[in-house]
Amino acid sequence: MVASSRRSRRFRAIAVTVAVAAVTGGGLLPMGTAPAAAAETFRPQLVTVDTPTRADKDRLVALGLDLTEHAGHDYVEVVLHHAGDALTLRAAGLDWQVRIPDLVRRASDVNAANRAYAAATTASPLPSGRDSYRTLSDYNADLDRLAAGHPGLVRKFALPYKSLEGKQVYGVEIADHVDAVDDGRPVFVMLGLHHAREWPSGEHAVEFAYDLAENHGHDARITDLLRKARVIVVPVVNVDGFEKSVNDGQLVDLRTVDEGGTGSILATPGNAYKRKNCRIIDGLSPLAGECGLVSSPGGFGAGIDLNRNYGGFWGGPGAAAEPVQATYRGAAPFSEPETRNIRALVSGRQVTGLITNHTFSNLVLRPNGVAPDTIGQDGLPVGDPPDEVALKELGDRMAAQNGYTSQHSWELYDTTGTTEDWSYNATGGYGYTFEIGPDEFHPPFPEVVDEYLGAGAYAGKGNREAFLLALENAVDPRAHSVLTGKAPAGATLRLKKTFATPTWAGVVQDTLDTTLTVGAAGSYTWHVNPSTRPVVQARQTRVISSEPLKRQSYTGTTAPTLATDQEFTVDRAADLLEVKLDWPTPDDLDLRVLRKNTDGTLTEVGSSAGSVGVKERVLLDSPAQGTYVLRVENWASATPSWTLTASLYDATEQQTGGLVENWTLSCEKNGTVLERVPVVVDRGGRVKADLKTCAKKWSNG
Ligand code: 0X9
Ligand code: ZN
Repeated sequence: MVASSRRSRRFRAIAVTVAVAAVTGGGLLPMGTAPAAAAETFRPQLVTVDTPTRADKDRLVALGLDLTEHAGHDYVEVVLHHAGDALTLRAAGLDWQVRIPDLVRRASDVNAANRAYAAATTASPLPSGRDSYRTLSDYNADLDRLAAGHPGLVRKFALPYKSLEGKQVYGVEIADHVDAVDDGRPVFVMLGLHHAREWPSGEHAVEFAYDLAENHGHDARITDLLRKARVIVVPVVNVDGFEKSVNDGQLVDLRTVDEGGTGSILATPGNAYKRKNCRIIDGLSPLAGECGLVSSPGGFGAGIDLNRNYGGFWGGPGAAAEPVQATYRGAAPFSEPETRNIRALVSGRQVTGLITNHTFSNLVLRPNGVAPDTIGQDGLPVGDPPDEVALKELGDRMAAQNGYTSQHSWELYDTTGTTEDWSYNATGGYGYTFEIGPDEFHPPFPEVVDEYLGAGAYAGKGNREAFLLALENAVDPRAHSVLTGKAPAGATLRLKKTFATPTWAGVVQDTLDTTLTVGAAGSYTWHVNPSTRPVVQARQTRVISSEPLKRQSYTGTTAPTLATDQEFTVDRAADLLEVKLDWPTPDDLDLRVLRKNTDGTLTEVGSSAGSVGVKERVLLDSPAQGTYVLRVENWASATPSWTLTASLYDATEQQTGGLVENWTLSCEKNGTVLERVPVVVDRGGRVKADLKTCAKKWSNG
């Protein structure tokens, strides 16, 4: 499957043209002028790096540059923060085209456009009417305003951990009778701004809060949802990083730059393109003012990537182990206050749905962050989530509201330690990443409006409608689990589970601990997540038989720039054809597998073109019977001898995992446990648990 989409260098020129045409056709905004070549005047750029093969992509990922989520199967967009980044790319032998040649100029143009929009607009069509990006203090003031304007419906709260710079992180909870926090309704969580520069991600989160609060009591759909659900919005997860990005970014003004500007703005757009948090040295808090200064160039180097710091698969592929790298995962899972905040939130409530917003690329991503055939820490393939069918169905429906693409997270590049790879695998609550907007981290503000409300063919839909669909799914009992029963009025019911979340390096201990206060009627209904975590549920993995059905080996030599063909016949039904190419020297040979058509023409069905010294392997699922041509291509300057092996195998589907886990349900009076029972409940299931012992002891004591 992967093999057939690979391309060799021979096709590289074609691939490049396609990528550029696609991007330009997608309505790219006008670019600034080309940057000066000298290193000292290098201005940060957004470039498209050609990665026609998986090996190219892996090589790029290993460089630790600032990759964006904007990527296709033969390119990845990358921010070059300084001249050294360009040298790194060149040294790795990678080709690229410049998309936005001068991000400083672009920032200045965007700011000018934003000033014009704000001047011409009294109130935007957004729920809040805002016509420009919020700063951190705007966000906090808006959360205050929402709570003050809607008593009983909106509650503002502080998350438990202060940021490294000592800032409080705030959220709002929105629901009918919002203050009766432990009433058993399902919780939906909406997050923004894990990554500092991704300003629209916070805007959409807070606009959704406005939307719900303002339309409650007016719009029947929203009124009904807020009766059934509790919605929690944390628009700015990375408060320290965002404050720097938005302050510097809004300051970039080309009039200043052209006149010599300030040092920080001239070197880079200051922290406008900062991604990570303010952890400069592992384990230490930054000194006052240090983060903003040390983050340059480009606000890029310093910090920990909060979307690699969560426990789920932490330390695995697609996360950097070294500080300074764009995706630095931190010294340990949940080492950062910002990820601990979200961990505490998701562990302390029954969160049946979660959306974490990012920019950009018009994507709706679902777990997991690594491909299903990736071998995990337990030596077994990670597999697809057990809820893949349902996750895809909702992902597709949400993506259709804005013309976004719905796909697995891993389809662009590997990631581990991300928000929903942890939250989904630890709790079973559905989790998605939205990558908002087509081409920029923080585009002109009118684009934020259009992406939220939908524009053109999507007018009246947009992310607003996608978010509402996610919220509807979060309240749908078929998508989570329900506990009901009798219990003494006023009792505290506690649902708890302690387990080891697998990271890539070992495990991290997680505890989910949620409560419900029984109402006056002496019965309860509790919307909860299933008791068994996705990560331990049964999953199908494919086990290849140890003995091949048929095997043929070939040896030979191929002179530089030439190719050698061998024929292999698939003469029986088989589950897998494996073709391996091996050679003893550190040369660069590529392998291509072609199928002979009845008219003698050849169709490529698979190829493997790794970098120098990497051995090649092509796998074909259920190969059609017939004749195949195995082609060895030599890209090295020497003439190495090689061995080629083609093998046909049977495979058996095997179930791995398959544990059943339980919640522990306890009934408490003033902190004393009166009864404790294990509860097993599946997704879509409804379990009755009458707490009779608790009731008896309650009236006796
Ligand atoms: O790399 C990321 O953290 C996200 N892209 S971004 O450009 N906004 O930085 C995508 C993460 C998606 N992966 C998973 N959620 N598994
Ligand atoms: Zn992001």
